[in-house]
Amino acid sequence: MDQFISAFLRGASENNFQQLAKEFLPHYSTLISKAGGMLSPETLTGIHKALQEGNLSDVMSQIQEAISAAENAVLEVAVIGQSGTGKSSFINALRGLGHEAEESADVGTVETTMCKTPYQHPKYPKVIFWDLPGTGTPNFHADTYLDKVGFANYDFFIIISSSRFSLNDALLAQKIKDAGKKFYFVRTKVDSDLYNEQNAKPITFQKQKVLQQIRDYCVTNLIKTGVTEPRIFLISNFDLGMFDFPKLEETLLKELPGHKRHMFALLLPNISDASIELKKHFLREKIWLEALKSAAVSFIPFMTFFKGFDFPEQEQCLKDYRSYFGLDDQSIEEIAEKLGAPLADIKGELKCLDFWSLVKDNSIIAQATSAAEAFCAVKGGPESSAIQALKVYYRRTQFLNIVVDDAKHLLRKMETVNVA
Ligand SMILES: Nc1nc2c(ncn2[C@@H]2O[C@H](COP(=O)(O)OP(=O)(O)OP(=O)(O)O)[C@@H](O)[C@H]2O)c(=O)[nH]1
Ligand SMILES: [Mg+2]
Repeated sequence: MDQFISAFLRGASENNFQQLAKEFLPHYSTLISKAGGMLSPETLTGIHKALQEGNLSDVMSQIQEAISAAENAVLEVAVIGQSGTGKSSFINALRGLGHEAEESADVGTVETTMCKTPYQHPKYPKVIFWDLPGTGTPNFHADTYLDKVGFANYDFFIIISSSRFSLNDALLAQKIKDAGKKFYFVRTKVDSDLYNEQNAKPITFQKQKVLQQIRDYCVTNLIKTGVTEPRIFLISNFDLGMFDFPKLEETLLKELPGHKRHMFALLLPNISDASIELKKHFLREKIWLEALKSAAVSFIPFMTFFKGFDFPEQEQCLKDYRSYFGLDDQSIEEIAEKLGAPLADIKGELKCLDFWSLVKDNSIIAQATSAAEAFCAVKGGPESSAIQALKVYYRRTQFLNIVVDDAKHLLRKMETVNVA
């Protein structure tokens, strides 16, 4: 049972709000990932103040607003760079699509990106990646480019190069900065640099040394063209788990406003245990906020809040979690194919597929009831809604943990194939 929710139920029964307010922020910071959580500093201050004042309606409405803002957040990402540098491949990778998937951005060895094209994320339609025309064309003018592509709409810019960054890239970065937006330099195709270097110098080849050389070369080059302290992320679009992609993910998350972080975290690929844990942090935070909101509501007189969390809602919840972690039916089929294993065998190894055996676990209801009774007995009244709130909390947490375990299990299996 989450310590703060228990303390909340007890504190609210005894009107001990000062103590709750004191514990709120330290507890919140233990829940979120190092990339931050979904509450903005203003919301955190607002909830803290409402707790201090014992104003539970305000606690409830601020949490509700923050959850809605996160669920409805729109994210538009601009991907810019010269032709052939890997813009479309990068977009496809972030959309979780292979190059040959039907809706994938065109990937080719001729100049295929001629005008700005939006690509919606297949699972998160409010997330749009913009494939922007090559900066290497003779028509490019840094002064007018941003206006032409409508810069104000983008949350951040990814400037891509597969060799050194050009003067145009640097000029553009300066303009993006002047417009008060964030940009990140991404150097693609480091896999082929390493491959070429290893072939050319098989005896003296050192992977880390080559990566450092690429980094130094890009940094020096950008500094020469006037960019101060450029941040460069080396990646391979063919293997996002390698090189600097995890660092890029974390940096982007950290620098997004709180309400946009949640959705972006959910769409990131499951490339490592760390990325699965990162996603888990965001979902755990949401489960916790919803439980806290419901717990607050159970102390507000005449407030009926409960929308119901019966089997259909529970089934949907499990389905959503499976989808966030790439364990939806279609993804499992694709994984089985990649592993060259019978689908039934792979399914047999996963616990998250058997909804009914998970919900048969009645210990959750017993835990919720006894936790709520222990803390709510003082005043009477709110027990039944507090029990409901805790039931939801326990059930969601159970689903999340099972799905995360399964996602890690499949990742392990995929790693053995990739190594082989
Ligand atoms: N080895 C390697 N090849 C890559 C990588 N990213 C892209 N490619 C290849 O580079 C070529 C060009 O990639 P695209 O994604 O089409 O590049 P683009 O920037 O969209 O090109 P335009 O649409 O012409 O502007 C394709 O053959 C890709 O398969 C990478 O990280 N590593
Ligand atoms: Mg393209």
